[in-house]
Amino acid sequence: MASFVSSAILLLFMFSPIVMPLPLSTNSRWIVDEGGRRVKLACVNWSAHSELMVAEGLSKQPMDTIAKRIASMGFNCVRYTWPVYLITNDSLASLTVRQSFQRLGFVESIAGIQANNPSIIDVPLIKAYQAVVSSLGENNLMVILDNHISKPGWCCNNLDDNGFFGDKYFNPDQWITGLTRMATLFNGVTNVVGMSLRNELRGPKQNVNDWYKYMQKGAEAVHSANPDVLVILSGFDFDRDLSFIKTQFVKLTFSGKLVFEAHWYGFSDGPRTWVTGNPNEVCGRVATYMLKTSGYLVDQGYPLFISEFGIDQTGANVNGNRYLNCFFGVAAELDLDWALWTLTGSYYVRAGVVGLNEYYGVLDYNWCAPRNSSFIQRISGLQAPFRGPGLSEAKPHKVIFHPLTGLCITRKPFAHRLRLGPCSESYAWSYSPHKTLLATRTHLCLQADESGTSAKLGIFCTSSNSKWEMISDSKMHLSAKLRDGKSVCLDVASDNTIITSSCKCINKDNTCDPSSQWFKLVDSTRSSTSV
Ligand SMILES: *[C@@H]1O[C@H](CO)[C@@H](O)[C@H](O)[C@H]1NC(C)=O
Ligand SMILES: *[C@@H]1O[C@H](CO)[C@@H](O)[C@H](O)[C@H]1NC(C)=O
Ligand SMILES: CC(=O)N[C@H]1CO[C@H](CO)[C@@H](O)[C@@H]1O
Repeated sequence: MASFVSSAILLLFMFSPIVMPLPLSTNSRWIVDEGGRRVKLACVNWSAHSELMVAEGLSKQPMDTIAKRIASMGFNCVRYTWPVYLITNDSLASLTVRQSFQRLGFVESIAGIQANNPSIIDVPLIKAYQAVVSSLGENNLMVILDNHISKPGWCCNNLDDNGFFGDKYFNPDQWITGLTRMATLFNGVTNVVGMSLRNELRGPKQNVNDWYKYMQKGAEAVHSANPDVLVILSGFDFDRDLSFIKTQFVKLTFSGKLVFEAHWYGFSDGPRTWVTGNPNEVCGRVATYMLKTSGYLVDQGYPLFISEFGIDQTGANVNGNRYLNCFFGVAAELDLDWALWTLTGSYYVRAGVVGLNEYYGVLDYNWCAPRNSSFIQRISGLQAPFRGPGLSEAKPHKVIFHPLTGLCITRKPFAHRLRLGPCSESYAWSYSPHKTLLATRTHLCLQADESGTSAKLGIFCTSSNSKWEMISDSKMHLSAKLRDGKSVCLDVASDNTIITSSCKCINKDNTCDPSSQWFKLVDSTRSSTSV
């Protein structure tokens, strides 16, 4: 009986929603809740900015089912896109969902929405948009309203006339009106925690003066209509460049609400950069670029939200796969907030293609199940915060994070071998000035034995085989020297045990993939079950 009661309590604890004390604000580089405790945004993008202006997927599944799937995949938030016209263009805004589909001739989708989400089929578009926000709220998911574009349609290219203030479809006054109306509409809706003012600025008109002029104006407009939301600002060149903030601060009349956002995809590093280059060299180079253009902001005391990143989840795109290993390293090391592109399993229509299958989507074509469950496993390694205000009592330590799997080095209680496991069960390490990796609260350190054999915890911590250098341009290989002077790198065997093996493609070679040997020492204060 007692054990029944306690397991019932445990179950209740596990499945009762964790209600965050909202609204959110910022404390230096961290986003925090009302109690000052860090909230890490682990979001997924859900788009509603196509010509139809309806959240994708509602013809496939009920919105509540979709919201529950988002939560069950471990995300705590949605970056939910909207076009300015949704709320400023009377002839479009007055359409119902049915009319919006009829206007463009998507009759099958109407039947699907009628079947799966009958309550929204005959309501105005904005009501349907609000219904999705409520449904996400009922499932304890935070929402960031993202102004993705002005004129509804697939986004983005340099010449789509939606790229920068003053472009044909990007009238700054209309944009401010749109932001004000959205901020007002969602004032008091507690799960709406932020507004991303404009997605991916781009095109020939980009300039710093207009950026400050309009972004500051937009931020003030949002804040005065809804002081509870975080105000999120994006940079130039498809949100790849915020380097200009270094020399000129954003001046606002309010504080504690400003967040920056940046995007990083493998294809934005160049369509074939990762396949034609050596992964260590490319990672070293693009990570440096990212730190210079946006990553530096966290050191300056601003939260940075990587609001788009992602890969083709079939694993077929080598360029994307290699990039993602590098991305995971940086995202873990800086413990960034993020939003994955994308939730969408398939679109009603994207750039003219009806029912387009979205290989970057976490849901499958029919929005029924994860497209790739191993990807969901992997991304879970970035969902929980490693550190930040108010999180736990554990002393600062390092975890050894493995980007390829999203796992950390740990050891099962009483087991002999080190292995990869969930970061919540990570060993706590310290990395000494002598480059030893000590398992904290023990006198044991990580040691290389022979190449191809398990790495061990040992007690003789001064020899070269327990001195771990971070080598290569990526700085992600942990390398030690054996007694015979040969260098080996930390690696992972197919059963997830930690071994050493000869260091892979440290430079030049572009045919080989070193990612099984990539590790990041990540600062953590998360209490762990294994120490
Ligand atoms: C409203 O949208 C329609 C359809 O896209 C467009 O033709 C019209 O120019 C828009 N009006 C304004 C004021 O933006
Ligand atoms: C899931 O992703 C992995 C890693 O990229 C890949 O090997 C696998 O084939 C993918 N599975 C599916 C079902 O696409
Ligand atoms: C993978 C993908 O299609 N990403 C797109 C997501 O949306 C942005 C606009 O915000 C596009 O530029 C990306 O190409």
